[in-house]
Amino acid sequence: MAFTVEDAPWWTRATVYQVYPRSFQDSDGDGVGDLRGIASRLDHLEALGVDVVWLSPIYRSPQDDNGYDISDYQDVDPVFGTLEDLDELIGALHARGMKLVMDLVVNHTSDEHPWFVESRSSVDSPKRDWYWWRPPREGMAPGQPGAEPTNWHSFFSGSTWELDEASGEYYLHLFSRKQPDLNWENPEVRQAVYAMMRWWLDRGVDGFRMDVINLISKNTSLPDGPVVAGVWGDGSAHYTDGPRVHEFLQEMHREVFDGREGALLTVGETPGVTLEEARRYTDPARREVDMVFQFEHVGLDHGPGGKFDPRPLRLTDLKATFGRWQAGLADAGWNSLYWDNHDQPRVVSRFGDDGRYRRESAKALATLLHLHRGTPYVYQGEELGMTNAHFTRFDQYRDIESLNHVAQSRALGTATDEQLLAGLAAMSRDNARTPVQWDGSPQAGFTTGTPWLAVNPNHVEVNAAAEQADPASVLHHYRRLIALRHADPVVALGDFTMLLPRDEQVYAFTRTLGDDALLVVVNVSGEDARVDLGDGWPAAADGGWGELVLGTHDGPGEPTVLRPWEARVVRRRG
Ligand code: TEU
Repeated sequence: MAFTVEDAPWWTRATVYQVYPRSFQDSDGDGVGDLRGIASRLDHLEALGVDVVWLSPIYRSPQDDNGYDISDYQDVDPVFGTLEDLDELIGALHARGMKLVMDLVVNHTSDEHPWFVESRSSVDSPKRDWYWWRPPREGMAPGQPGAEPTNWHSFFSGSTWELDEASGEYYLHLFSRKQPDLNWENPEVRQAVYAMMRWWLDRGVDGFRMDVINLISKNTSLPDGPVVAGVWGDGSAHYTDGPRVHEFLQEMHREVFDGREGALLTVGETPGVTLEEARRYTDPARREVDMVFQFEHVGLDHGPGGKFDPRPLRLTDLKATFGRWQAGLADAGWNSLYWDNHDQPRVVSRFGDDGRYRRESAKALATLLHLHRGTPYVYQGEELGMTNAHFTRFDQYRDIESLNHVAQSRALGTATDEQLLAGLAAMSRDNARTPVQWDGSPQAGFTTGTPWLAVNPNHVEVNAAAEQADPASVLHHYRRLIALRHADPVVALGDFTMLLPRDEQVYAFTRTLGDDALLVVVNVSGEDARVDLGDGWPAAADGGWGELVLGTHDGPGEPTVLRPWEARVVRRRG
């Protein structure tokens, strides 16, 4: 059943803001952002109008994957501050009417987590079965090439199996070797996770963003996958949306969320999820999670060589994807809407124009996304139209995925250094991780020290202080989009209809609720666009589309001609 204005959950009108703590605001000059830094920037978030802050991991961690490798789920890493700092941040957000959602990373722990240290200590350890330990392949010796229990390729290059010399057995890690996968088949593991989650909710957090939650249930017979990279195979069919994943999430809901779900937000990160599975995860009647992050639209520019071999986006592909997800979750389930996060390049560089039309294209793409049906997520700096890093040397990168990709490609001889640098410049996760540009001062107001990842030199023009002072800025446009969703039920709940599905220049759709209708038209190009919507939205007697609710450009412009990267939201009643 679709939500109605009367019964829709609060998060249908909410906008979530993602903070990547390492790069948000440093308070102590060590070059790494921290909790006190976040607390000092709440005016910015409140003025933006966001309802929820999602905090990427701040738990104790060796920082092999910037905190997605956790060694203590119930403490804060000293680099980010203390538990008291976190309590203060939660209190300060609540005092301003904002919620805090924590990142929940429970597909894997750090190899330095006491659970794994214990598990590794002996084949007879009571925690041996908390992780995926397997002997070498039948008839092969530990460490022999090809002796890994499966041929699976890790998300971060190489095998998903690491040999433990002491026991002669391998453990599974879908991500880095310092991120061993937990064995969710073991009920003790699940209960330990649920207890930890309850502890956080009791402490005042308002929900969880669940890291790779659709990878927690593996096919326990661990079959090989088709070969994709050198000797490595794609094992994803054997761990994506696995056999028991819905059972586990329903159990989690019962054990952790029952009775308090009304105030919470739960969102699953689900790489490779299909629409059919997404409906299962998010149908409220099934009591799993509120919404998931799907990955189809951020895969449309991946080329034949994968993510680091990008090709231009075709607008008609984007329409087909978003249109299908809008329709597929119209009567059950719910979409989350995002362009950017800490794993994706910056949208203005990726699908927009970060040169001449940076400001216009950032606003146009934001309008396109935020007017869809679903809960929008804004990643730090996106509201400023921050661009990719435009690094030109390998030594500027820090991200483990990028660095491992370079090492593997060189070893296999699959790309030249020039190709590798081009791939990283377009797609590396570090593009999103450069420090937030607060002002035009030497380190952009992020730190008084040396930032862990270089500040983008364009902070001299692109920064929050300058945009705050300019009503035509990207920042002010994001504020208007968020306010519109709060004010206007048709934005949150209206039916979605795609127009012009075969047009490669203009993205257009309608939203309708009762006798209220919005038209959204976006010129996704640097040339003028003459738009004929035909029967989809016939022009009125004055030749125009209706009353302008929100636009990206000054002045009315011609009635049905959009200027480069212009977006308009117009209303018609009755
Ligand atoms: O990401 C999982 C994921 O599937 C990808 O986005 C991944 O980061 C990579 O870009 C694939 O090319 C989540 C986190 O968001 C990411 O930061 C972590 O590195 C990863 O899980 C492991 O915890």
